[in-house]
Amino acid sequence: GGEEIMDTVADRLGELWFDPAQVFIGGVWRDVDAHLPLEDPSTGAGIGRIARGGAAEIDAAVRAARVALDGAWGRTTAAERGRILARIGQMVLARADDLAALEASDVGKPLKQAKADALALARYMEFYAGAADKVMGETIPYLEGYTVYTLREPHGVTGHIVPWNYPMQIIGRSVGAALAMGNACVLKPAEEACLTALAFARLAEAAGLPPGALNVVPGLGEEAGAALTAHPGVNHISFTGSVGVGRLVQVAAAENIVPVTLELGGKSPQVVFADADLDKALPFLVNAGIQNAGQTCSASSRILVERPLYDRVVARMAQRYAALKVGPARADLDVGPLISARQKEIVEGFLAMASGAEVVARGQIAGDAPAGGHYVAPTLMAGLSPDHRLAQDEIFGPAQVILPFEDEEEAVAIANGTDYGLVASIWSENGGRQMRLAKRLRAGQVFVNNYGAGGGVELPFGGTGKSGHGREKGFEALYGFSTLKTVAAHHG
Ligand code: TXE
Repeated sequence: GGEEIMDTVADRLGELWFDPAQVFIGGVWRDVDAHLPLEDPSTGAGIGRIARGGAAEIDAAVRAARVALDGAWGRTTAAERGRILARIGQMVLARADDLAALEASDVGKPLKQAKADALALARYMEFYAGAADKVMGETIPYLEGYTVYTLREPHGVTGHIVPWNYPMQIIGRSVGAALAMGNACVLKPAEEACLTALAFARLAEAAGLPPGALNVVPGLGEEAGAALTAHPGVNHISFTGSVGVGRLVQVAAAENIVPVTLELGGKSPQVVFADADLDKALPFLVNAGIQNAGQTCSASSRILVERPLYDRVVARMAQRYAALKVGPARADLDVGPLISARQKEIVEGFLAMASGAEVVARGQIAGDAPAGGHYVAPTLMAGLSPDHRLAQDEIFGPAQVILPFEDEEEAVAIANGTDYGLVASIWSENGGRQMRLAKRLRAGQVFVNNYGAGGGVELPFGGTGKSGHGREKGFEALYGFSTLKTVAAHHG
C-alpha cells in the first residue's frame, strides 16, 4: 500500500527524505501543533499525517520570504538563480522515479502518468534556469535630453496555492518562473496531496536555494490558504483550483490590491471535422478525457463531431472505452482512483444525470481493485443537448460527452458555448479551416491535429472567461511573475 511506498522512497532518498508532518519555513523544517490525515486514494487507507498549517505558519513563512528578499536571495544575479534552478532540475531528474512513486500513492495516478509529471517538473526547472538571465527591458526613444529604459523586477513575496491533481507540474510552472524572476515563494499545497511539494522543497534546499526563497506550508484551504490570500505581506498570488475558490482568492487579493493569476477549470472541446484523420485523432480524443481520471483542468470533456462522421466516432470511442482498465495507481493501468471520497461523490452525482440510453460505453474497474479506493468507471455519453449540465459543467472525472454539429458555424457556437475557455483542438486536414477555427475558438490554447502538444513546458497556458486569467508556462510566465519599472533620466 501507500505506506510501503513511502517507506521505500524514504529509504532511497536517505538524507534527502523529509518529515511529511512538518512545514518548511525560512530554510528550517518545523513541527506544528495540528495535523491532517494522509490517505492513499487507491485503498482509502490512512498512510500517515501531514501538517495542518494555519495563520501563524503562513505569517512566519511570509516573513521568512521577506527576510530572504532583503538578504542573500534578493542579492542573487539572474545567472545565479538560473544556476540554482538548473541544479534543482538535475536533482529532480535523478530522483524522478522516487517522486513518481510518492505522487502515485498520494494522488492515486497511475505510475506512468506520475513519472511524466516528475519529468515535467525537471523540464520546468531546466527551462526557467535557462530563461532567468534572458528577460530584458527596453530602451525607449523619447524627448531630447532623456534616456528612458525599463527594468523587469520581482513582485516580492509570491503566494502559490496549488491543487491536488498535478502537484509537480503546477509547482514547476509557477514556483519555477517566480524563482527565476527573483521572487520569494510561499507555497500552500493541497491538503489532499502535499508530499511532492515537500520533497521538492527538500531537493531545492539540497541544491543550494537560499533559506526563505521557498517556503512550504501544507494545510486546509480555508485556514492556510485563506490566511495566505489575506496576508498584507504577499505581493502576488498564483492560484490553480476551482472557480468558486478562485473568486474568493481574487476578492481577497483585491483587499490588498495585489495581482492574481487564476487558472481555473474548463470544458475543453475537440472539434472533429468529417475530413479528419480519425485513426490519428482517436487516441487523443479518448486520452485527453481520461488522463489522471479526468481530473485535469485542461481535460477534453466535450467531443464535437461533424454529422457524417458522428456515428463512427461514437462507435470507435465506445470500443476504446470498453477496453479501459481502472485500478490502483501502482498497477499502472489506464485510469486510477479519484483523489477522494468527496470527489467520487461529485462525479457520481454528475453521471447520475445521464439516462441509460445516453451512456454509450463504460470502462471496467479491475476485479482486485481495493474496495476502499475511490474508483469510477470511465463513462462515455452521447445524445445530450449542448445545453445539458453534463455538456456545460466541469465534471472533473473520467467522463466525456459526444455532440454532433452540422457545419463550421455550429461547431464554433457549440465549442464557445460554455462559461469556460481553456483549451480547444481542431481535427481537420483543411488548412483554411484550421486557421479560421484557431482564430474563432475562445480558448487560451488551441491545438491543430493534436491535443496538448505533449504538455510542453514552453507553451504559454491559461484561460479566458471562467477558466481564469494570466498566463503560466513558457517565457510568457516570466512577465506575469515580475513587474515593470520605467526609468526616465534627464541629462540635458
Ligand atoms: O478545489 P479547491 P477542490 C475543480 C474541479 C473540482 C473542484 C473542487 O472541478 O471538482 O474544483 O476541487 C485551496 N482560500 N478543480 O475542492 O477547493 C485548497 O486547499 C484559499 C479544478 O479540491 O479550489 C487547494 O490547495 N485557498 C482544478 C486549492 O485551493 C483555498 C484543480 C484548490 O482547491 C481556499 C482542482 C480558500 N478559501 C480542482 N479553499 C484545476 N484548475 O486544475 C480551498 N483552497
